[in-house]
Amino acid sequence: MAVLDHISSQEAMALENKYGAQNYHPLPVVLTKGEGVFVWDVEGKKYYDFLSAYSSLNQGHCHPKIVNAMAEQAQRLTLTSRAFYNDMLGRYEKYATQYFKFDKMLPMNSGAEAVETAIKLCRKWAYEVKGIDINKAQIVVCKNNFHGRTTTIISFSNDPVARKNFGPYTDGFIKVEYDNLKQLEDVLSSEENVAGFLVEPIQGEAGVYVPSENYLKAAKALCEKYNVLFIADEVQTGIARTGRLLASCGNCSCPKKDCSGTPDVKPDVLVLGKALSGGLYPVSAVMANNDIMNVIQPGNHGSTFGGNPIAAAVAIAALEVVKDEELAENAEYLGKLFRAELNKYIKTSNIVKLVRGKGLLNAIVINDDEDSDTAWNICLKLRDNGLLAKPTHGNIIRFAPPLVMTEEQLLDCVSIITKTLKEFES
Ligand code: IF1
Repeated sequence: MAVLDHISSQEAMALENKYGAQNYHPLPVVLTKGEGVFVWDVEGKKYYDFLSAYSSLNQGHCHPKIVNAMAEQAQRLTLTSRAFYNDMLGRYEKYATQYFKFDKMLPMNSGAEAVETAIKLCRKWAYEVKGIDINKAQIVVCKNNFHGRTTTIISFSNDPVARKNFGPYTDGFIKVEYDNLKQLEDVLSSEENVAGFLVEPIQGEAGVYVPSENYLKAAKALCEKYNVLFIADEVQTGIARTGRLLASCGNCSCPKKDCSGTPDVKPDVLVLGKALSGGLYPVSAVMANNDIMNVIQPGNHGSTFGGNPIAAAVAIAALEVVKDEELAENAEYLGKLFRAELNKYIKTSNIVKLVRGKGLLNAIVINDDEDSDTAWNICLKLRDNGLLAKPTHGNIIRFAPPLVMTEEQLLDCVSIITKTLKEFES
């Protein structure tokens, strides 16, 4: 069978079921094409993408500028490994570090790899700069975190499905409640060997849980007080998703077109992935200043594909699009509109309890048990009505459309969502 021969949805799903490991439970829809905020299934039906590959497609599907950068680079040079220099990586590193205002970056591929990189960086800093006794470093993490799926990362997850039967687990992590400054300070003040605090500015997998207004700022201040690295995992929240270039910028009044103001919270270590490539390619990175990043020396860490020329070209283009098209501003504006429109609906709804989120990272909580299938059934109906979204934790539906959406499209989506929800009102 030629790769591009047409197959039906049923055939495509049967192939995945038979030949693929069953590590996912996808919504039954088979996509073959994407453009901007839209995707098409193999039968030709068009949908709004309201997931954006978990916030990877902030710039929209197949953005022509990013596709061109990728195609041009792919015809010139794809991979050198880091055994040799290439003429793209340094340019990308200069562009990205100036963009996010850090001295240095370390390029990787997936989000989980970047989180692992941040953990290694933090531990090495703890031993060589902070002076923690060897193998004693602890990293504080939050309950209900999601940072990826490697063995070390699941070691500090509390999701039984992600963890069970994958032990033995990696030591060196202490859990505190998210959005709880007292617990954080208790640990920081009583434990001598804390090297870092790893946190999501908004907990994505937990159900788009937005912390209290001053949480990140106060947590960062505590980290400074106790000489602990504040590590922001912005894999999902970063790159304009929440109406700011970075969610840890919080409520800072960044100048409109870039984040050159003094952010509310400047992480010591910043972890990025997903939309860093606009969804074209696995590209992730860790950023830090020299006093931290310089603990990494040749041989300490790396990746065959990390920082490859295609990734570099794609990421530069993807970051340019975020600025050129003012995606943070659009996310901020449309996010407010989205929550306002849904709140109007929720006033008279029995089926939706609330909407929450920031920018265009939002979720609705369905008025049913966590193990009910109502949210899943709503997502099936949304699909039938032309909009794709996915439940998280059973009774929560995440809404994260591409940030290139127009106001008219957003209102069209709101009407699809409210029309669908009406079918479930009792
Ligand atoms: C899956 C959620 C999103 C992340 C944060 C690191 C990573 C992720 C904050 C790892 C990945 C994903 C991966 C995806 C589901 C998903 C997710 F539902 F679990 F919460 F986005 F909403 N840090 N998030 O959110 O990045 O290695 O995957 O590139 O199926 O695992 P990765």
